[in-house]
Amino acid sequence: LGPLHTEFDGNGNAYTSMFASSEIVKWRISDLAVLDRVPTYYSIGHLSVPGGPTAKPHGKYVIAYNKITKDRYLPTGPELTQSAQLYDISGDKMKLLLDSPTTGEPHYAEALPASMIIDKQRKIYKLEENKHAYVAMGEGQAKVTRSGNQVHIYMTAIRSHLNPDNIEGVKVGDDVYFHVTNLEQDWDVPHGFAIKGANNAEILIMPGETQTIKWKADRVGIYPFYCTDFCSA
Ligand SMILES: [Cu+2]
Repeated sequence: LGPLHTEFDGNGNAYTSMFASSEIVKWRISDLAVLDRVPTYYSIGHLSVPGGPTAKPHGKYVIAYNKITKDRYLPTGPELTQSAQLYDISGDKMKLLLDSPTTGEPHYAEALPASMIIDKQRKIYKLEENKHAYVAMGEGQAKVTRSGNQVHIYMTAIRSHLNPDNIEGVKVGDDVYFHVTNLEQDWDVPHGFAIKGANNAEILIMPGETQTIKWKADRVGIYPFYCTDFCSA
């Protein structure tokens, strides 16, 4: 568990994470000379230079993703808070810019300049262009239909409720399809949906979209469902 992972800056240098000594080592590819080393707080696993695995790395920053950060933050929750560090690598020596708590080391994460995607983002889907077979264009179209053991729920989500929000008559063994339409037409108002006992964790529905999640009642009972993008529904 010495050198773990290596990223590149596009200027002939490589950055290797060192788990055991908890540091990033910068070295020159041409003659393997070690140029700099900085501690990480700790212990580093993966690291990322934005664009580092591509032919044209952006080469301004390196991010240290750590695991086993056991004593830096209050021990809240079942999982301890980890830490990540952001270093400026534009000069000869790496400079620490930010040291902040986060979730555990992702097994690789890539970063890229916002300018590469900002023009391609989709903030909302127009509701009137929604062609989903089970869309509910408004709360008045929310309904529950049954054919045989298939139950289709045309559900709507708008801050802060799901409609219908009380469904009775589902039988053990039914295949229940929740088709959830997010009626919002403003950006940054996604809704989510989860129901106890579903095999899929949840669905995320962007404004104007319809998403479907299948659920099967395997025993008699009362099953809560809720919006997972906490809007209070
Ligand atoms: Cu919601």
